[in-house]
Amino acid sequence: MTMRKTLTSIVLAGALVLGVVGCKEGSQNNKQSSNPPYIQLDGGYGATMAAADFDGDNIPEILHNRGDGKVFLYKRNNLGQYTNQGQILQLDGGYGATMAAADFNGDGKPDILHNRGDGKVFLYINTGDYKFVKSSE
Ligand SMILES: [Ca+2]
Ligand SMILES: [Ca+2]
Repeated sequence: MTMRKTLTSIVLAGALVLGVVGCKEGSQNNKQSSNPPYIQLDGGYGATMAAADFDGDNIPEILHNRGDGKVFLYKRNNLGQYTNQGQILQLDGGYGATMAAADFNGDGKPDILHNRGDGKVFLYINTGDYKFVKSSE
């Protein structure tokens, strides 16, 4: 009888500890989710993004493909906030499409690499002023 009471007490104490730990983790998760995002973009199925300094002012811009192939440019203002500057490119949309930015032709301006989701990757050369031309190579 005493042994049974002791076991019951141990089990209850363990459940209480687990409950407290669970609540603590839950409140930490809530705290994390209440942190504001670095930038708020339009959500979209298959959305992807890339960041690079497209205009040469040493501050990276953010390109956001909403998932429908429409690529929007977000530029940081002097308050440190990114604002939508409008659509700068239309890509072929597709499930699993991704986008990356790097200087592929060595001219100092970041270009855009776009995997349209079917494994076919296309290069868009930066010609300046946020304009990009699809490379035939
Ligand atoms: Ca820039
Ligand atoms: Ca380039």
